[in-house]
Amino acid sequence: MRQQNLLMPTLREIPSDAEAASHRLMLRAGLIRPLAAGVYTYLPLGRRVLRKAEAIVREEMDRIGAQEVLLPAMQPAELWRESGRYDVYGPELVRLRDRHDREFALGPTHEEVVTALVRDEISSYRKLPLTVYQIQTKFRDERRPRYGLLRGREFLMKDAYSFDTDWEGLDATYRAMYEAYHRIFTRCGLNYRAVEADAGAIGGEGETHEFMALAEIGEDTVVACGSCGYAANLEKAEAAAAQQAQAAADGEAAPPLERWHTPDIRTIVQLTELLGPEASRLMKALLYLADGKPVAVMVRGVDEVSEVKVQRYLGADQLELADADTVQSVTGAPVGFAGPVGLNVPLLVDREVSALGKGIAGANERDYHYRHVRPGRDFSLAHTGYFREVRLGDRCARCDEPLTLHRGIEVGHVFKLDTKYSTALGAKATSISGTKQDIIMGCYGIGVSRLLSAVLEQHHDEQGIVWPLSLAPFHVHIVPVAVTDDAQRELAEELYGRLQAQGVEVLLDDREERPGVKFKDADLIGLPVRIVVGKRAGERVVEYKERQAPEAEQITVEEAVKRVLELVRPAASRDAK
Ligand code: 9G3
Repeated sequence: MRQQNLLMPTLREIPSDAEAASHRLMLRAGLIRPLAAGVYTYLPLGRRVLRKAEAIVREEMDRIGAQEVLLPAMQPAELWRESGRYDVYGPELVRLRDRHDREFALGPTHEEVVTALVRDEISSYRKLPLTVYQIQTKFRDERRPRYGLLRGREFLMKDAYSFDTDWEGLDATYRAMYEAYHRIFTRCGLNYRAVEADAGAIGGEGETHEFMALAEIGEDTVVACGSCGYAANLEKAEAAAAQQAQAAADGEAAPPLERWHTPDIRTIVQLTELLGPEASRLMKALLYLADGKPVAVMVRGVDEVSEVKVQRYLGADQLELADADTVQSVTGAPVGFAGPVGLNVPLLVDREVSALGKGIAGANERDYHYRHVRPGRDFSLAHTGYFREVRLGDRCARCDEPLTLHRGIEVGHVFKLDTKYSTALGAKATSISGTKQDIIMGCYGIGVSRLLSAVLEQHHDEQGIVWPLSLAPFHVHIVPVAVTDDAQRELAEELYGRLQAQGVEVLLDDREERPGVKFKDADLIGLPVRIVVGKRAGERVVEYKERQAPEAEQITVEEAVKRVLELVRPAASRDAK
């Protein structure tokens, strides 16, 4: 490709409204341009990278026997009514009416569509197991699209759906997908973790894992153990008990409940200061509305409530912190004095609190707390569970080593769906014994466009992008210093022709630009190899530099061709096998 007429509008200045490094880089290197909030045009360089990512995904899906299909984006609302999801999703589901005034949704995902397809086309176990996948544009009207392709409203997803006759079949399919995801993210050069996840609204009780690219910009938090490999989304992560069970020891010494005047002590911080070493016995009670009904959750003062764990325990669709008025009306005291004693709402007690033999808690009265509150004696332990978030300092529940926390970008998510959709939409298969059974499903997603952002978050330096070879829009950047110089132009053209003849993807900077501009652009778009043809062109000597190498080397053009082929061909052969 000749750069003179390549549509690659690079930006000298850093776009001020782009907060994520990957977003800034995609704009500056001319990969994408915004059309609307969360809606992007892929320019030629961006399109080439996206196609490479798709190709890696496609190869690995095909390798495990998944069959590629292409499902419609326009989905009849009836399907979403059959699955019961049409009214579950609000403004995020893009809805439209066709010319006959019939209701449609623009597909945010395709469980309903693909299950209806299988319902209509498959009826015998002999045609199962089946896994289909597509790489297709999804529409989700995000309230806050941000960070470029990281959270768009129209984005490219590989979504796969598996159909098995029994759980063993699903386990095998899930494992094959899981391993294919490892191959995909490794080939994309990502530093990622596969983590245990919470199935959220979509999945039932089935197992589910997310693939998280580690990056500070990531919205998720990954909890990981460096020694035994345990890794989980913070929403699901559990740690070793922090609080050695003191119940017994404290039990004997637990004096009776004591009211304690704490004027204007409203926050945990103030209380912690007041308590000094006793602060480890602080029990805070937070009031929530679960599907509109008040419920109190107790965790130690040092811990945070895990709302995902609480919501899952209660099986609630909605969970939100109660506002000040609700706290006042339910507890009889303003925020900051809520406590378990005498509180007549369901009480969820984190197991770290129940491990305390006695502690300090709000007295449900303005300016008062209780001392020597004894779990089980002064409040019910009927709902004791894991309701806190893992935090730095916690130790691994499996091997007791320290846990670490990392920000992560979710680039993949695999679910065991069970029969949630096949039951709702009537997708059954006649079993070997002749009975009709609901088909057991799994679903498997990769954010293909989001993947590009995740790769860039991990692969850039101050000068710009540093593409992994597998995704680079081109392999080699040939930069003649002065295209008006015959020797330089001719040698550059010779090299361009020879490399392309060998299947190498080459970008030739044939612009009449100052060298500095050319070098800055080359660093910015970050191709794996840059070959400068300068004043030693007459000796057939060029300057060879791999993007990450600190220094360039002066070598002959023959040597340069050899080096490029060594770099590109084994990669090509590795991808091909
Ligand atoms: C919707 C809207 C947004 C959504 C969904 C439905 C996320 C929805 C979860 C999934 C689960 C899996 C197949 C590929 C892997 C992920 N956001 N999810 O179902 F109507 Cl507006 O998409 N789907």
